[in-house]
Amino acid sequence: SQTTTHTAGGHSAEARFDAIVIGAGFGGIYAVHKLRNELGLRVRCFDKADGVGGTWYWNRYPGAMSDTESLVYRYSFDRELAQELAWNRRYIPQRDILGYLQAVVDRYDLGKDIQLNTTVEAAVYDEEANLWTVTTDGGESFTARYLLSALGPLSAANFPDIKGRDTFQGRLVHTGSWPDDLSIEGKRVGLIGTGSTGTQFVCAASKIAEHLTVFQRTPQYNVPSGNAPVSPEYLAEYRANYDEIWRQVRRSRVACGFEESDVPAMSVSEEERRRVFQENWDKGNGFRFMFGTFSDIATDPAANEAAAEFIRLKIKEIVRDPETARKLSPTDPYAKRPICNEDYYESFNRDNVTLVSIKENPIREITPTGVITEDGVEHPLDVLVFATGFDAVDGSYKRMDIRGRGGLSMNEHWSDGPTSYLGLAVTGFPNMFMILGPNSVFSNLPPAIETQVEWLTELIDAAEAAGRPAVEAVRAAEETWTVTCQQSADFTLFPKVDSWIFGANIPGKKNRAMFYFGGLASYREKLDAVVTGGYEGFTMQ
Ligand code: N01
Repeated sequence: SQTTTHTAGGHSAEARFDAIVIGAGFGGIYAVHKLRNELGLRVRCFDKADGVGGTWYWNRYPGAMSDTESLVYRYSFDRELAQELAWNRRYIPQRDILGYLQAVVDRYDLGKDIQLNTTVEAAVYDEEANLWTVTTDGGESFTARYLLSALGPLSAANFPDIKGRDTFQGRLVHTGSWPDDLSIEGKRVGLIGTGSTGTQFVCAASKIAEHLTVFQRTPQYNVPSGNAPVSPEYLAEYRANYDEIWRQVRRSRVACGFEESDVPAMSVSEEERRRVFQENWDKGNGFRFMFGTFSDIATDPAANEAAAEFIRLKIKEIVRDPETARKLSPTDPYAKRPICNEDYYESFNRDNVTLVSIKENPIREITPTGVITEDGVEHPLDVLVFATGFDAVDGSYKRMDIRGRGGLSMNEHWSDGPTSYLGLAVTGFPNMFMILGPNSVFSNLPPAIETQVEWLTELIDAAEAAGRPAVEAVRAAEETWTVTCQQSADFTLFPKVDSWIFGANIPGKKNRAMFYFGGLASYREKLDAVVTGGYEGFTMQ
């Protein structure tokens, strides 16, 4: 197809592409590679950052790393690249993930089609022409037949407006946009939020800050990560068994690279249960503790309570001050995305770490010099860190003006909560495809992303061959998938606790399932069945 770049009287440049990709993280990078290098399409990718990496570009807070093991926290598509890669610890830190993604971009020469420092503000579908027009903050506009959004399910920061927040005179930061010039070494640091991010931060910050005050609202269950150096033999084994490792990942539920258990917790003796929990505690890995110990920790209340009780006993054992141990002990079900860290509970034995339970003793206000809690105590701070998470899944979509058929806005379509067909497409938005859109699969994300991008590449290839129709999800298919996802969530204990997975962390946000909980293997089967059924649930007109 033709490029029609023109600048009209020094105004906006307009360029026509076959496909536009928004976001240059794991999803967008792979989409550019597949669409351009495999299908031969003309592609332009936009990202607001001044580098590629998405989540891993922004989240540079001390301690940031993937808590899914290095061996499966990467792409699987390039077997040769895997032969060259080496890493030295079980878990890959943020800067190495960023380096890895940059290396993939360089290896496939993708950079020339990625336009950085560019925020997409709007995307509008033209029914007559079957084209999308994307406009950017720089006033440019671009058109394409296909629009792929790879916005990241955890990229729109949740930055709660706690009283006095904007009066703070020290550095106040959200972990999701950590500034490069901020060092916390020797500083008095306050932390709000103790999810995956906050707990990683605690482990790192406790070792470098002069003092760390942790403002915890709801404690979560932490297990050890078992992070440790990996041996050359480990890497050799990974390379030798590469295909088998990835086959296993695709056939599993959470896609984390370990065998998932098929033994119900209550089918064995209490002694055996304890032995299995201890064995997995020693091995480390949060997903393994939830899904590798027994088959029903996430679904059966008794099994769940057994795992929860095991962790609570560990907290008591590890944390020296009983009052701190009590505050750190969760009482709700163990049913959020599991967390693991090298030495989270041990951090609270350090003299320079204080825990404040803001459930019992709320923050009264943030002042220019620190935080005052309801008990009247002032916590003086140089740096205040918000590890308060994200307006997840649809949060980044809400910040854009996306309009489909008849000018319908995505925000309107999602006014009752975000929905989609297969996490990939939305009725009324033809030829717009999402990577990790609402109701994608709940699993380790790189293999989920590969699954979706590969599937979408085939779909787009089929559409190109079929004369470039408008490919659109059927309303009934979207509705059925929404129900399927809700049912898959209701089968687990996850809806019993408030978390971002259901939008419960954002005041006023509709609480509903935003993932498919049936696992990656089952998700892949569904995608296969849709293709076998002649792209069942889509119209191509
Ligand atoms: O965010 P969260 P996150 N006042 O929403 C608290 C992925 N991730 O950034 O539980 C006080 O889980 C909130 O308290 P509560 C991973 O999928 C992956 O930690 O609502 N506190 C909670 O403690 C993860 O699940 C990696 O009571 C407030 C915390 O802030 C997802 O990102 C690493 C508050 C938010 O926890 C999100 O994790 C890091 C308020 N107003 C993250 N508002 C990997 O390793 C919120 N909180 C791959």
